[in-house]
Amino acid sequence: MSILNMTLVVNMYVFCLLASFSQAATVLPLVINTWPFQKATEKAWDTLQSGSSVLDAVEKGCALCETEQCDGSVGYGGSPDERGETTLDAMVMNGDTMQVGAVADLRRIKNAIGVARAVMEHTRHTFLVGESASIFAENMGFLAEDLTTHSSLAMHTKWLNDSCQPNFWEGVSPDPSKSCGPYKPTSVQQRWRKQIINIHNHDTIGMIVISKTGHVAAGTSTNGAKHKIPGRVGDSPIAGAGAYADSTVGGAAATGDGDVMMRFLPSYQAVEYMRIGIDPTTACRKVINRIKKYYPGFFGAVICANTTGGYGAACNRVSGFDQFHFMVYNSAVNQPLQLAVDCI
Ligand code: SD4
Repeated sequence: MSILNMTLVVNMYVFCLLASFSQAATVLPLVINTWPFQKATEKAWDTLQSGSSVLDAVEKGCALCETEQCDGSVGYGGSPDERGETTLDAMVMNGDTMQVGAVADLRRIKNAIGVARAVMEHTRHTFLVGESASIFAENMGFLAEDLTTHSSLAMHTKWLNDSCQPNFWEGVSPDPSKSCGPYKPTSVQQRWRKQIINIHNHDTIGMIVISKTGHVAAGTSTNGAKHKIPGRVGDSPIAGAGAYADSTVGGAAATGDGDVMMRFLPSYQAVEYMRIGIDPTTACRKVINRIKKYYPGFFGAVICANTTGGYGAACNRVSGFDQFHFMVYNSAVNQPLQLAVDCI
């Protein structure tokens, strides 16, 4: 077969998959992750193929994004907070044992998901935060480095020069829509002007890996929201919010406006929908619709996968965000696929 014919065959196959991914694909193992972070998908797949566990695959896949600053922003050098510092949130979950390791507001350590894994494997805790999480990481042998880069510094300087716009403050004075802080609380309740976390401010890799035997692992890694108030933790490191894994059902992971999304535990909810037999695409859509009822303009998407190899995704349609792109790799095709869903 000529190279051209082969390419056509692969393309037709990919097209068929694109057309039908919302139905159960029934192919395992499976790697699925948010956004078109293809190298992370490949890394997770290769890790699995080399005989390593689904947890290793999730960790290595997400760690690759931390090193490569996927989208220019997962990992170090992105989303500086109000003080200009980059801090990281990450988690990993083992769907066989329901163990979770998570870190948030992690400073100076690039490999946040590695530290999350260390919390899971070397402590009886689930979640460590802030400076203490960084000290834990250093004690576990992780390298302490400055997470600031020229680009994060420039982003922060520009934000300061733009009178600290946008920011996450409400009901304070001076008026946060015009001025930088420090702020004091006021009784004047101005509602927030516009969505801050949007298509231009998204940073999270969320990944689900399911082995041939149905072992599910899920994980996330992010530098959160640009110009966040120091100490802010997003949805990504919270089990059930950023991701969830249960080997008796499947897994889910979320991306988007974590301040809103964490209020609905969308990953947990999606897994619970799948537990009662709802297919992954519908489970994802139902989760988006639940949030939408309260926050019609929220920016967010969810990926879902079950242990029969079915998978799907859904996103909330807002201005500039009509389609959500995500990656899938399974043994039906010998390459990572970038798929897209229309937002609802
Ligand atoms: C957060 N959910 O910290 C993350 C950001 C994100 O796509 O996923 N953006 O809120």
